[in-house]
Amino acid sequence: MADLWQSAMDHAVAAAREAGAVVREALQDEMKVMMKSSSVDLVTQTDQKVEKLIIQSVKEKFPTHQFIGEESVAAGAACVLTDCPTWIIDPIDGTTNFVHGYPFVAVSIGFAVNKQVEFGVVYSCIEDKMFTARRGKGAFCNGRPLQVSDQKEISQSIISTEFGSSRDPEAVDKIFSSMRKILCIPVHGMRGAGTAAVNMCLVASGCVEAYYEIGIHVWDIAAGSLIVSEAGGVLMDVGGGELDLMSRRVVAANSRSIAERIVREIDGFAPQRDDAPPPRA
Ligand code: LIP
Repeated sequence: MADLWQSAMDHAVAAAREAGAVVREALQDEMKVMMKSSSVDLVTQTDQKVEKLIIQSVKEKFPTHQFIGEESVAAGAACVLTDCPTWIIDPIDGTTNFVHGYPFVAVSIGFAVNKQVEFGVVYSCIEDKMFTARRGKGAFCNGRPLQVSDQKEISQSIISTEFGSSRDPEAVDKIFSSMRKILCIPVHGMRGAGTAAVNMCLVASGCVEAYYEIGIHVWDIAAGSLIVSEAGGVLMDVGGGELDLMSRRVVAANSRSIAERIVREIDGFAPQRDDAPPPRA
C-alpha cells in the first residue's frame, strides 16, 4: 500500500506546483474578491478555480478517494474526516495575502487515511518553496531535509501566531491577551506570515520555534502538521492535549517544553468545530 501513497503524493506535488502557477498568474490580473463568513473572511474566483482543478485531477487517478476542500465546504459540502483516503485541500492558504499581494501564499494538500495524515504538501508559490513530508520518511523543502530549531529557551525564541479572521470582541481580547503574555515571557519576537501552512513550514525549517493559533481550519493545518512532526517537531492542542485536526486549535513547536510553556500563557476558547453538524434550519 505504501507504493500507492507515494504515487498519490507525487500527484499532490505536481498538482500543487500547477496550482501555484495559476495563483502566480492570477496575481497579475484584476481580482474579483468575495466575502464568506464576514467582511474579513475573503475568497476569490482563483481559490475556487484552483480547488476544482486539484480535485478533478485527483478524481481521475483516485476515483474512490474523498475530499475536504475549503471552498467545497464553503459551498455546503460536508466537513467530516472518515477512515477513507481523504485529500484535505486549501487551494490558497493566505487568501487575504493573495488579495493584497503580500508575498506569502500557499497551496496546501494533506492526505489522511484512517484519520492519520500520511503525506503533506505545502507549496509556498511566490517563494517557489515546495515543502513535503511522508509519514516516517522525513520532511523536505525543495528536496533538502528539514529539522526544527534546537533552541531550548523560549526567551531566545521567535513565536508565530495570527490575529485570524474573527472580529468578535471577546475572541479578539483573548487573542491579544495570549500574545501579550507570550511576548512578555519575554520572547525574542512574534511573527505571522498570514498563512497557517507557511507558519508551520517555518517551524519545520527551524527559523521559528513555535506557532499557535485558534480559529484555523483542518485544511490550513493538515499538511503542515505532518511536515512539522517529520522535521522533529511537536503538535498539540492549545490546552496541552493531543492535536485534534477538526478542533480549529493548534500548537506546533520545536519541542514539547516550548509547546507546553506557550500553552500555559494561552487564553483558550473553542470555536465551532470543523465537523460540527450544520445549524438546524
Ligand atoms: C488563513 C489561515 C491563517 C488565519 C487566517 C485564514 P485562508 O487561511 O492560514 O492562519 O489566521 O484567518 O484563516 O483563509 O487564507 O485559507
